[in-house]
Amino acid sequence: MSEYNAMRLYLINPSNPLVSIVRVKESRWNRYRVWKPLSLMVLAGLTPPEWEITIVDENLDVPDYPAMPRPDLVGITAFTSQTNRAYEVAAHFRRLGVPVVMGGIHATMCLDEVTERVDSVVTGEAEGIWPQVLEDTRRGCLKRRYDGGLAEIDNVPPARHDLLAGGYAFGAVQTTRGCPMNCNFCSVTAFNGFHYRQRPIPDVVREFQLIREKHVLVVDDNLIGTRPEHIARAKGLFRSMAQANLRKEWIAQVTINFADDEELMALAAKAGCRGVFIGFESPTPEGLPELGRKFNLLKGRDFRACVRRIQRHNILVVGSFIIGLDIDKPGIGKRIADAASQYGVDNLNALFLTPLPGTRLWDQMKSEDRIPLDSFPKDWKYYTLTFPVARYKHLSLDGIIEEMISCDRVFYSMPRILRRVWGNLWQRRRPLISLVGSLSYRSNLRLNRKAYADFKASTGQ
Ligand code: B12
Ligand code: SF4
Repeated sequence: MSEYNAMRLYLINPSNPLVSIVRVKESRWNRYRVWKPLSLMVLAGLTPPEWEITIVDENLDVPDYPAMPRPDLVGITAFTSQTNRAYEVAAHFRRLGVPVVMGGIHATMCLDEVTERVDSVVTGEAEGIWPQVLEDTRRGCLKRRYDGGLAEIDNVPPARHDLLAGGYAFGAVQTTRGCPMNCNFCSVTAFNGFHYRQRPIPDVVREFQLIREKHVLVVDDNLIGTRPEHIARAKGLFRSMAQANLRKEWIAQVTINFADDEELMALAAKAGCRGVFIGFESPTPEGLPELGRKFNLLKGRDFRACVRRIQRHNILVVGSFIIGLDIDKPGIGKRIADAASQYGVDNLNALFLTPLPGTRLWDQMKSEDRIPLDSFPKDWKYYTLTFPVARYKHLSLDGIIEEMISCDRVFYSMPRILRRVWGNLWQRRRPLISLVGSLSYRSNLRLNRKAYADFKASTGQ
């Protein structure tokens, strides 16, 4: 082989059938539930040109791997919930003698488990280390472990938005990393750090221009940050996006302080912001201290007024809540649905409190022997936040499932959906999107009952 023979690289995003319940080919609507695996597009952007890259997103379709040309290296990404399938894919390629490298959040949090199942593990962020991994592969001296730590992101090449096939409703981009909040159930601070790192605004604008899709998910965990300098940077970003006339519509995760600044919201809307996800987490003030530092941001607020202020800028609000906090007692499902209705959010996303590896919640629940689903790696597939994998203080397994069902049933009851759509119509705010969003959640309710029954049967609980 000459020094610069083309090398073939497969970058794979494994699917979890419990998450990707439906495949895009089976229904056009599923396009709205499948999001681009940005990690792999970023890796592709860091890959030198002598590598021929194929990105496989199993959420779109699982290819016939044996029929594909033999690669020189396989790179697999995985959230915790995707690891079972990641190991199956890794085993397939390792049987063929193809080296497999795995990275991403699960590989970082569960290094020993992953090391046993692949040839090489990359912990942390890839920007500083990926070219080295490729070079070592080319020279036949791939190491068992690389650590990228927290990367510098002020001079990175853009992600390869050209590599994935069409079929997605949303493109994806990242503008910041890290979150100063450090909530006890969330692995973002453990993985990406407290320090809020921001990409240069011109890089972000240029990357937006490379995205084919009209709609974009900004994957930042906290797009606006918390400190005055973060907010100033967000305003600068929105101004530049508006000036570049990107013609994109985007959604993002923000904290509730978004509602504190009229200029920030107006600039976001002008830059194309059409929806925000906000974690309210608990409907009771007593539940908030359990979350960690975010308590200070949420306590004592008039959430209804905050949501209204955001919506006045024609931005939809999706509220996220957790069921299963130690404070939660029977009736919590309906309380959350009522709180979300009272706040006036357009959609509600309720999730089970889930101990994810690497979080403080994991350490706490482990020490209290409250993680019954612990046959790993087999049980990781249930760590989707949509199954109750832990023992909850005041709620039995059946009890917490009923709370979740009641929460969704109340919030997505036909009268409440119609009331929200009517409200949106009255305020000239995207009533159709609100209706479609609500009906799609509602149609999932039946699915969830079956998913819970299967979950209980297959985990013997
Ligand atoms: C966007 C996003 C999604 C998208 C997924 C898009 C996709 N297909 O990837 C959607 C909304 C669908 C989603 C769903 C879920 N998500 Co999510 N999501 C995120 C979010 C906000 C950003 C991810 C991202 O794109 N980051 C940008 C890229 C560039 O960074 P990255 O993925 O970390 O990749 C870097 C490194 O990790 C590394 N790397 C990654 N892979 C690889 C592979 C190799 C070979 C190498 C060398 C390096 C490497 O290099 C990259 C560049 O530095 C993260 C939070 C976060 N900060 O990571 C949560 C996060 C990943 N999600 C999380 C969870 C729990 C989920 C869900 C299970 C639950 C839910 N309901 O939200 C589902 C499960 C989805 C599934 N398929 O199983 C948790 C995961 C925790 C864990 N231990 O797994 C996170 C960390 C949020 C949290 N609060 O804790 N999510
Ligand atoms: S604010 Fe969001 S991203 Fe930040 S630590 Fe809390 S849950 Fe995680």
